[in-house]
Amino acid sequence: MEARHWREHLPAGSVFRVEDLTARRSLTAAWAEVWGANPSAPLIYDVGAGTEARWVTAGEFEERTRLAAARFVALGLQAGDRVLWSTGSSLDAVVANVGILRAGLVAVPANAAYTSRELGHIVTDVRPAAAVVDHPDRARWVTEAATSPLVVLSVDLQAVGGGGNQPTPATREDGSPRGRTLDASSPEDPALIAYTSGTTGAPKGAVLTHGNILANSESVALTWRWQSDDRLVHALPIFHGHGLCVALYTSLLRGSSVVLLPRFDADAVLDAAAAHRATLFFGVPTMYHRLAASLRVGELSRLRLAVSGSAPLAADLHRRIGELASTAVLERYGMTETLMTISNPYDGDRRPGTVGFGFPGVDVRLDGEEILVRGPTVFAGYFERPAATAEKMDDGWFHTGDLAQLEDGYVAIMGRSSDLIVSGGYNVYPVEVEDILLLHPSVAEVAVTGTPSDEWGEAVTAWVVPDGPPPTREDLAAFTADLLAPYKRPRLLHIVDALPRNAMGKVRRVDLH
Ligand code: MLC
Ligand code: AMP
Repeated sequence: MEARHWREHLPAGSVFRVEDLTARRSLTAAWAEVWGANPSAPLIYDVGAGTEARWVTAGEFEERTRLAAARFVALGLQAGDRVLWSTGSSLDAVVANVGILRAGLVAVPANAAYTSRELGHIVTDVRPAAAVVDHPDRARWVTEAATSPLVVLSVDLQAVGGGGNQPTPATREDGSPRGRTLDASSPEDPALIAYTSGTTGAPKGAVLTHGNILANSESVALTWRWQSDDRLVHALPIFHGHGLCVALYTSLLRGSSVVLLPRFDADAVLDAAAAHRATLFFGVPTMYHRLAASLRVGELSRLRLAVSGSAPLAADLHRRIGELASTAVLERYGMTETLMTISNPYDGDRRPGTVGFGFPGVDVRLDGEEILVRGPTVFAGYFERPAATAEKMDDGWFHTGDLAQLEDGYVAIMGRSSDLIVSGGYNVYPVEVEDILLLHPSVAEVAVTGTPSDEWGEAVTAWVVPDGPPPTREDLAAFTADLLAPYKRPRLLHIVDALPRNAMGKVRRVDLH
């Protein structure tokens, strides 16, 4: 079964070929062209850490990212080397990321809330040549986990640890690196390795090419009618596809402007939108839940477009915001491995409870109930895991593991074929949490599920068969503090006598509710 054709997204009368999505070869080449054409345009509003808040222009950003690229080259990093990048939102962090890409290096984003165990896994797996982190603990964890030489840098790119090669005098007079042409990556060159877990095993690195991230930004911009005079309030974490590839990279491609907030807060978002006359806001459903609970929710009507993604937006929350703020939130769907694939239309009916149909150039079909997608944003594969890649790819089609029905050609997500929990837009793998909880001396057996929650979408829930006196939620929270990022820790705890099992002895999570 097929969803509506992506041509329905195109503006009336427009001429579009799928090849157009990658015609500019790489995002960095396209960015440099856009910034060069209008260097005085405001690009990023830096709320400043200890400095005065101000607009950074396209020309200034181009220069700063060129110098950042030169810094990486000066450290001896070679094109294709991997750079771990784990930091909260700040102008410096964005400059570092863009500098990595402009120098032809591969950025490896990692959640800044990860514990040493979680970050250590990525470091061991991806063997970065350098790391950019914004906290001394993370600098230490990265250094301790490294199995090959690496240099650890703060977000302003000062060396704070590790070894690595000696810096060489490396910049020309204009600040560009010697011996390296900037923005020279080809569409098939890797740009990002984004870690994401399957249903089993540890997180795997999804390799996204320059062609993937360019096609994603081109199709998002086209579909949502993104123009250079748009202004985005950015309150998403910058280390995941939503905040990085959709929000930030596409703003940079259009040469439009971004107000970069360090974290989400409903009042701060609405204040920033009012103060800077913003036109765009992107969020996960938990953010819309909090905005809808604010007396100021009506202010969303001043935006040109509010987009929701990363988790299901409940149809009644969608309708409530429509009534309170006279705005139809546009819901879209994507994944780390495929970037953005399905969207409600900009012009036309944005249907609550559905994610719409394929972005321009993305083919979507259902195999039974499972969503399959194919197109220029689908990744190159999992880093050094051909078997895992082969399991997911079938003749160019990526198996998403998400289940859906078609309603009048619109995709309505019904669930997942796996036990993945999505809490506030973050993925949580029950097996990972279970493995950690089993280490607690009072836990004999455990199963982890997601309980429906208005605020979080799903709340991580532990079902524990105790060994001796039952543990409390606080016991488990304290125990997991150094082992699991906060969003993976159980919010709900049920003490039970036994877990439901099938004839094979496997726990039936579906029976736990
Ligand atoms: C924070 N907490 C969470 C949580 N986020 N718990 C469960 N699930 C989450 N997602 C914890 C905090 O650590 C804290 O724990 C407690 O909840 C309350 O914190 P808070 O201050 O109220 O939360 P806040 O920091 O405001 O975070 C909520 C949030 C955040 C919604 C702003 O989770 C967020 O930014 N989510 C976006 C995730 C995202 O970008 N996903 C995109 C993936 S890419 P304690 O113990 O201290 O009380 C992707 C592809 C695609 O999926 O399609 O986009
Ligand atoms: P991630 O691997 O972190 O990128 O998460 C991708 C997963 O988020 C998808 O497989 C879906 O399960 C979920 N997801 C993303 N967007 C939506 C949406 N609009 N509705 C429902 N689920 C979504």
